[in-house]
Amino acid sequence: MLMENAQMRIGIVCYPTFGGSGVIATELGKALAEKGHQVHFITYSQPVRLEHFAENVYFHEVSVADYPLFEFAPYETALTSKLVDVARFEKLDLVHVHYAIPHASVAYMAQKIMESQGLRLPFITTLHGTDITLVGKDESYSPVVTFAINHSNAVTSVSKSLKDDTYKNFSVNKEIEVIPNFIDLKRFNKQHKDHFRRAIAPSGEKILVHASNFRPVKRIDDVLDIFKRVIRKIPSKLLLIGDGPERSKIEKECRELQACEHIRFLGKLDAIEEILSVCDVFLLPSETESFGLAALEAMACQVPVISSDTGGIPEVNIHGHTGFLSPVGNTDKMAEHAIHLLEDESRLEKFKKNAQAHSANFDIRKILPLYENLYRKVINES
Ligand code: GMT
Repeated sequence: MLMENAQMRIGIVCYPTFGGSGVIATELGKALAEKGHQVHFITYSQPVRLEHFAENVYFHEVSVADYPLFEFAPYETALTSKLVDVARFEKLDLVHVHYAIPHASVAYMAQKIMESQGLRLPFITTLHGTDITLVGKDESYSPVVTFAINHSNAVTSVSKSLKDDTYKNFSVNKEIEVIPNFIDLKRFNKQHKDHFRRAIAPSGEKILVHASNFRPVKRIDDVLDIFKRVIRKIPSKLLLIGDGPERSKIEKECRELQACEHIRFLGKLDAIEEILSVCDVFLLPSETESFGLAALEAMACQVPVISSDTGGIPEVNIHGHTGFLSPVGNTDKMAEHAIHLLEDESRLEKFKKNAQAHSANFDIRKILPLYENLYRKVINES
């Protein structure tokens, strides 16, 4: 029986690249380590937010041995082997996997290998979004995803909407606990970077911003469309933060629009909070979005959100209070909402304050204990 304050040895498996699930997994691990738990990241490269030395944090790189026979190197097999190795040597109490594909089935396999050696390795699967709403439900993955979810020791989802989608799309009989994404308010808050504002918008223009991994699901065409409409009424600039498959297409469209002087691509910024702090409106017109961590980060820096009303976004962005919601693709309405905010300074100020206040509901200090309690429950049960 694990006592309430006992320190745990936790393995975390995630995607180490830029992307919400990797960010959440890494920030969670760092916060757990700060509370004295021992945290082991097991993944194919150093997670992007794991840039500094931290006591109690360990990183185990998975390397995949290649062989001419392999058209596709078997990452899952290498990850499973590494997981078993780390779990045995470091005496892990449990493994927390982020993003179901392929991490949940990998954890299941590792658990079975451990069991065959008389050892326990419970695992928790956190569903993040596209593992359920886009990729996971494809028939090439769905039987494995369903099985692995049902055989996890516990399952969490980052929003109520994602929980509902999981039950709708898969034959899942496992209880899913909603533990929302979180934010470190010490890092994400309004910073005074007026010199940035002057450099970006020298004539006092308003600043609109979008940040993502530039995948089609983000509908960046809609971002441009909204901006096109806004700039007709309000002198403004658009910042595009991030990178990904849609970037060059969007860059071309900006040139065709002859709007390059008003649109700036900032790439994968590390200190995104410094730029968010000088922005007036965040645009998130996604096709589907289980939560919208990027919007939450913006809100914490006092940036109201103009978004689609899809998935879990309404659980983060409150219509008429922290920003506005519109149906996916309705860029007319989204532009109208943006103008409504930007044209009235006192209204904009009120929404900025509301956005920041609401973001405090997702303070990591509130969410972390929910994970710790779940870990203890799972360890004590299995
Ligand atoms: O948005 C992406 O394409 C990345 C993806 C991920 O797994 O890294 O993000 C998903 O997980 C984030 C963290 O839980 C959520 O904030 C995003 O809303 C979700 N993305 C989608 O559902 C499209």
